Amino acid sequence: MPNLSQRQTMANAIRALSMDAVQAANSGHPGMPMGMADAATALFCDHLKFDPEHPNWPDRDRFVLSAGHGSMLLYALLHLTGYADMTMDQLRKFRQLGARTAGHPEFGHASGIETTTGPLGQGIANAVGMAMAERHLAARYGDDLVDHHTFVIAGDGCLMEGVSHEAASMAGHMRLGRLIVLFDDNNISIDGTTDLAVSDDTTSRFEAYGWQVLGCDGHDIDAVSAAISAAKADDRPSLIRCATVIGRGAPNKQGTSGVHGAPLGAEEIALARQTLDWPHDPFIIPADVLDAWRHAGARGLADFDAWQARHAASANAAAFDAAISGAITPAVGDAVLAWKNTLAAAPQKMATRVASQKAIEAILPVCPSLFGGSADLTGSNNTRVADHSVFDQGNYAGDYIHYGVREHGMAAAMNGIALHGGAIPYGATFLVFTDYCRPSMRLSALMEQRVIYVMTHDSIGLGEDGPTHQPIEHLGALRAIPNMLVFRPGDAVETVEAWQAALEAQNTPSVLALSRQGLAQFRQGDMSENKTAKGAYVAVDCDAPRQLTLLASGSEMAVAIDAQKRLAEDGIAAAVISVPCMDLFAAQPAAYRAEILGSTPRIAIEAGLKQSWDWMLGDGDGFIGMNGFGASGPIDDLYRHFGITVDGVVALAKQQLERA
Ligand SMILES: Cc1ncc(C[n+]2csc(CCOP(=O)(O)OP(=O)(O)O)c2C)c(N)n1
Repeated sequence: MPNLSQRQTMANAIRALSMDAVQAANSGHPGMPMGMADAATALFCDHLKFDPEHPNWPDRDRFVLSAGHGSMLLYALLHLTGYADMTMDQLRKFRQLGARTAGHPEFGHASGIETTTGPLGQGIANAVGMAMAERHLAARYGDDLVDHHTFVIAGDGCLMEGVSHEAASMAGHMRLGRLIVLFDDNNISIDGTTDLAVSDDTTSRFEAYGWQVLGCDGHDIDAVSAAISAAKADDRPSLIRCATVIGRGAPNKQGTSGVHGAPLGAEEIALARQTLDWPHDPFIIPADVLDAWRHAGARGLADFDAWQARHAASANAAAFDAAISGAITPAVGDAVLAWKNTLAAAPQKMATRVASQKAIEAILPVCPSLFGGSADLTGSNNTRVADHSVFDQGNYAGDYIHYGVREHGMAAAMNGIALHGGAIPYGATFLVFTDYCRPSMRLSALMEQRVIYVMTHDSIGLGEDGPTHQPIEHLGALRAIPNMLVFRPGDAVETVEAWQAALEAQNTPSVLALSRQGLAQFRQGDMSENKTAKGAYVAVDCDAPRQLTLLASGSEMAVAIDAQKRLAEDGIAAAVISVPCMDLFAAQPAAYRAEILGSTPRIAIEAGLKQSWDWMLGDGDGFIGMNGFGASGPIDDLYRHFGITVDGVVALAKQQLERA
């Protein structure tokens, strides 16, 4: 490649670092960074608004590497543009334990990594959420404070994933013109050429969603830059098809799937050095090339200074800063307590999904960052309240989102909203459809993002819709996700307490599993403490020394409380322990757990699987719940049919006490 322009040489620095780091690690993906080096150079040198000195500047452009396997592209860019924590030493330690340079980009490992990517399709869907948050905050706080773009690099794999269809459809509908996707259009994935598996007309596909679709030679830096300018000038989201050659610069392997995910090997790397006119040793960047990159990295400082001046002059600055901080003010606690005191004064029987709506009504006026929605089940999920207005292309200030029937896209977008900052996302569907959200829920937990999943119709208690709609294994499966709080409140008081605990868990997502059917209020009296935040507590104690411990959650609290009464009539003293959040209970000091659980025989009652209760149950203890799929029928028939009854608990209790 004779007569390289300075920018081609800059792009070749990315290529060299990528192929050398993958070779040093003896694992990784050189093809994508080498193929997209030119397009990324155009983006970072000419367009991306960023400042490595202020990586968390709220009005920076967001850059999402959706094709996360190409992580070396991002790491090289962060190093070259001058992010202090992305040292050359970190690049040398690519993929090593403890390094910032994990195999796939991990949010929180280094500045400039805006989201965790690797599961294909998630990044582009996160970016839709980021672009939603950007429009929302701009409408609320002014475009002098919020006025940025979200850029994505996505590959064939991302666009094949179902979630990309949901996300792109949403972005077109919402007309998120600040969203610009650079598509690494190389026709190669792992198994070979993409025509093995897809024959989509990608241009027509995105145009049908309402996007602008542009095309360019992905190795022509000026052409890519011009396409990005055209994308910025349009008010639709844009997809730029960058025609690229995977592994560009590796003379024998480029253009083949062989370069996707394996080191090039010493011989091919030597040939690539010749092809790229890159005579430097591994991990050596000549001073003039580094200077040019650092110059690109310093471009944003003037923008940052100008933004600071606008921030200083803005009447909305304090409210904006409060939103960006994500802090929950004491006013939320006051509102929760006021509502609990109302409930104490006049106990109410209601479905916990309705109680959740009441909780939102109480909290929203003092927590304006709440950004709610539902995947086309608003009336069933009870997620919308009178104070809400709908977020759409005509009203970006709206704080309620109709996500449509796109559960996965909703969950992934919520991650993007949370990552963007300034809004606290909650979104809803039926609990059984957490299956459709789960890949993104797992990433909420891994990224420590406060996303609140409002999941109603939480058991066979939903009745006639039948086994397809009745969650069975879901509570256990969600509890199995590390750093995920699963709340299953048993009455209106616990429901608002769960909301408060979820909001206060700034680094943890939460699931609120809520009933369709009405539940009696068992919490009464002094409301000063958030008992739900302890995870489990004595809800109804016994008058005599405890002989039996009944543990329950959600709707089965009623079964436990009635069983306690029946047992008391027979002279058996049982305590009822409410377990609204097993995860929080497990995190309590051992002494508290021991005090609550006691040492008498135990029976756990939950209309789900036993598995997640096992750590609280010993050999002689019992479980009343489900061990297979549900059925279609009226609720009372179902509870009887599956033996989740007061009679069942009483009979099991007597058996246990006889054995003990
Ligand atoms: C959800 C998901 N499924 C499968 C994989 C494994 N995987 C990683 S990269 C890849 C192929 C991606 O192809 P493409 O986006 O064209 O990337 P390129 O080959 O151009 O680097 C696959 C299947 C993954 N990371 N995520």
